[in-house]
Amino acid sequence: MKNILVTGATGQIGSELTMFLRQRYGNENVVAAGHRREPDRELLESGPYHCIECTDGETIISLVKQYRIDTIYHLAALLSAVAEKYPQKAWDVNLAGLFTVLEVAREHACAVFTPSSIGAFGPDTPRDDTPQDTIQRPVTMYGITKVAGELLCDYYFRRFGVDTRGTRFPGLISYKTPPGGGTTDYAVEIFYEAIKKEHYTCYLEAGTYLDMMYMPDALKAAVDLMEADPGKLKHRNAFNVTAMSFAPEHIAAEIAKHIPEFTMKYEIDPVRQAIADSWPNHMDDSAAREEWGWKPDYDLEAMTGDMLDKLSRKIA
Ligand code: AKB
Repeated sequence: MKNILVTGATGQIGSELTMFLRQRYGNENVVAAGHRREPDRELLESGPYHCIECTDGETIISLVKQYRIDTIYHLAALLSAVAEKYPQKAWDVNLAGLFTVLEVAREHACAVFTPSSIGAFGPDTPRDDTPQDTIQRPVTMYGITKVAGELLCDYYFRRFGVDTRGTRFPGLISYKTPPGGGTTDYAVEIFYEAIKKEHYTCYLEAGTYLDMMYMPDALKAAVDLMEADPGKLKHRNAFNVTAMSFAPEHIAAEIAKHIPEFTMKYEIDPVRQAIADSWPNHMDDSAAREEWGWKPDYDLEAMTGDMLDKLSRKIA
């Protein structure tokens, strides 16, 4: 039986991953650790919850001992746009936090899952079918912390044998907890605005292609990778994973199939546009497919239908 600690448990991924893991491994065996956001009732009442700083090693060690933790899903991080605003804080949370968790994992024999991101690539990276192993020279603080995090996880595996694994997630689309401060957030906001106002003002230009994924596929990716046979993993950390690639006009057109009155205009945010322009259009995720059987369930059409259905019910 696994005993799991999830950091960043009240964030966009964490709030859903914690519940997904509780269903799979039992409520009492999955400890949620949040920080800024208040946990929702379901998360708070279904299993253990603690409020922690992810750089506070002592507290993490005491949780690991108290609950006999053997696996840590370390999700606490600042996203790309907010990291550009607060670069030092991004360094502290994204890197010092990861370093703290890896040290705890080394001392207490825990496996660690950490998400990297399409943000780990930069303008010199091939933009189409971005290979698994390629040039990574990101030009954002977020990307710098993600590349360093990938290398740190590889280092802890090679040097100390810590079972580190991770994915390079694209923009994640979900209806439960909104993302905060990312560049791909438009692909979530557009659904809220479409349902509430039948109109959305997009901060990225038409033609800005980015990889995206619906949350159920992201949860499946994280857990499948952690359950994969280690003997088959050549890459371990930072597997490219994607489910779809689209530009703003494509998701708008898909939404309009369900809400014919829906319209979209553009007011470009230069900071987020520059970040998006430095990221790939579409990653090649064949290494994940070959090494641990990655295969997404949702494309743009299936995701849009499900998102509109679930979000309309939530808003109603
Ligand atoms: C962001 O936009 O910062 C994130 C990401 C792609 O890592 N959603």
